[in-house]
Amino acid sequence: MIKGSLTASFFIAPNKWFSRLAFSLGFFRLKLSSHRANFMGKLPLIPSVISAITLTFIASNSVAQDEVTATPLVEPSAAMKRYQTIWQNKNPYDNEFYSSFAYSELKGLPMEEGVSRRDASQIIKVADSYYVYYTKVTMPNKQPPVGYQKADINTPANTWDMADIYYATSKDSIHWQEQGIAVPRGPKGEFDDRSVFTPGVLAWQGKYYLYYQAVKFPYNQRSKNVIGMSWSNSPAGPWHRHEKPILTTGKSGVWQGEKPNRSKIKEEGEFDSLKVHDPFLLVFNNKIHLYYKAHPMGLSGDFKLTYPDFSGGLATADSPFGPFIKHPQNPVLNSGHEVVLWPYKSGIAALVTANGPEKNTIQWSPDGVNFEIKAHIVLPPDAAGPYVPDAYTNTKNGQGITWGISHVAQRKTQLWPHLIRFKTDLTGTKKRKLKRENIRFNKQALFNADKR
Ligand code: AAL
Repeated sequence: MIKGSLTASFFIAPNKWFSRLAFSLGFFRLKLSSHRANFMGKLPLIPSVISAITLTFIASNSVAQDEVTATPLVEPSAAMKRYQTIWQNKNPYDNEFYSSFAYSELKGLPMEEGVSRRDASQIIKVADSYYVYYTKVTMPNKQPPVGYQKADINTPANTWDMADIYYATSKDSIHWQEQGIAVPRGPKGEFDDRSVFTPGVLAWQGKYYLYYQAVKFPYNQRSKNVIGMSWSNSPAGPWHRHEKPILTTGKSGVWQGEKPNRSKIKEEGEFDSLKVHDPFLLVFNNKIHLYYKAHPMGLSGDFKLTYPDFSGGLATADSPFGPFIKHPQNPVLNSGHEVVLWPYKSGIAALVTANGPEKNTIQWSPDGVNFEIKAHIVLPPDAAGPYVPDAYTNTKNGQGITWGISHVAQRKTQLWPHLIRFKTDLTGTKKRKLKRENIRFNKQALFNADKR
């Protein structure tokens, strides 16, 4: 029993000197008493035992109090909680969703004066060739576009107005050759007579489907953008135009005033009441998934909208011809600009760039619907068209992406949008090569950052 209480005090506070002292004192008294007991009988042992127990009790008690004040139970800070739960004590270079991006010229398709090439589709590989589809506008007299107000039947408003869809091929993914037009603007008076642009591609049961944004003349800020489709037996065409849009805008709000200003509304519509655009196709959970970028009527205005200015919608179908049914939980992304996704492991990953509270992140969802932020990124590709080898395989073991084609948009100092190549490593690798952090910009980039 003596031994037990002494050990207990030691156990409670093994490193406390006071406890050790109490232990030694108690033990010493005990030793002394037992020694005397040899000569004077067993009786004096009892007070010694009691004093040893008392001393140890006091010691352990004061040690316990000491402990409470020395190391009180403190909750970790919010930052530490996130670090432990969301980020799982990982540095970005250990995070499978983190990558940096490296850029290079697209050999064979350099910047060309008076021409806009932009908004590449995802890339597909058929036999031994890669195919990419993109927006192309040849500006009349090599003049830059004039804006919505001055645009007319012959003059483009912007670098995606009066566009057709072109395509290019490559054997090595580095050298590209423009092959010509894939899908032209539609016949006069049709929904796609003014411009067809920003394509997405689907390879499905031996046929190919191009989905793209389409607008009708006159094209202004209030023009509803819809998604059209053309299909072919070969990735090189010829393409057959589906006569009706495959996806249209959601329930309308009510405009305020006559001027075609997209920000002025009296009544709000659905999240995609103004535009459905940037179609991106995947096959997942046995369904064709068409993700798209959405704008509501009234964006960037004074009306307090329920939905974000830029969001991501999802519509699914069993056939490439539709019907594409919009997901009841739309929008599925609350931020972003051009729409970029890929199957990753058992779910879907998304590259969310440019706009909204969650811009510049990589997100992931187990079901293609409920996305969560998994990494923050710097310098992501604009309008990326990644090569997604398993985009249409209905996989539950998505392998990720390593390269693609993006664009350099127009600005005052650089008028002609053109396509470039990017490298990344979003395959879940542990290799550090494309996981650079602490990325800084040079002076020219800093000084020009907000000059459109
Ligand atoms: C792009 C895309 C769509 C927009 C415009 C051209 O980067 O989001 O295609 O309509 O900008």
